[in-house]
Amino acid sequence: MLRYTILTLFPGLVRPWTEEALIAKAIRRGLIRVDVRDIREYTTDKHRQVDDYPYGGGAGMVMRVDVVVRAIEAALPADEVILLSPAGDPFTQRMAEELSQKQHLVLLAGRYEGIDARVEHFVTREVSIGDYVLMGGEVAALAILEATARLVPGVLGDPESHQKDSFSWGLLDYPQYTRPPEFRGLEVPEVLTSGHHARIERWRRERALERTLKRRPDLLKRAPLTAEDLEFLARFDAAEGGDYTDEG
Ligand code: JCQ
Repeated sequence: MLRYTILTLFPGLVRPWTEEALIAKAIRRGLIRVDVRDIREYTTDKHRQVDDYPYGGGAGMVMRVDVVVRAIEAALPADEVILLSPAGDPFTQRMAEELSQKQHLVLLAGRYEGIDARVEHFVTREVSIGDYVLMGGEVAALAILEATARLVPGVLGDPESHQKDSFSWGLLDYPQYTRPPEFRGLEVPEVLTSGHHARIERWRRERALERTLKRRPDLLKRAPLTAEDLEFLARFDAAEGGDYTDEG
């Protein structure tokens, strides 16, 4: 069972996420466990003060290292103590796969202008979910919970579904369609209703390659591509005027 401890000043924001849909189901089935802890519970002063003015001056407040470290230490032992921050290592599918193999992850969600830098001695890594600034680490902690929990065996119904995930095969997903077969003049590609499985697989692979070339050519550098894929991409790029070759 993969266990998570989420440390936050806003447990009321985080808990509802654990009470619905696949996360709630995974918890009920004993596949994961999620403990949400209020960092304020680890204050010792009368005013329950979690933040203070920054040394050296400047705008905003900084979370106190003593309070945060008490919260971390109360959650130990853990395999990882992860601080969510825009300054962290980029979170990737590869990192999600690695973290999903652990037993206990502590996710530390900061607020204000950040946490006293000395917290670095009490975390095992600092992780960013992207190049933007949130108002606190809660949404980033939930992104890590979502991305890792779905990799725990049994959480998703079909174990094949994450093998076929876009980032597992290194390409963006092919487009999906369902009923109705025609909506406001927009039709489902004929090949998908043909019942011809080899043609469908080939069409999907080509659409995934085309989408990845157009939208995320950087991903093609690391994707495992067959000789047939490379041939398709070369033909497609030439047909489009060769505009993707230098980006990818
Ligand atoms: C995470 N990408 C953005 C914001 C400071 C710990 O210090 C801070 C934490 C946050 C919250 O996290 C993010 C984030 N990945 O904004 C500022």
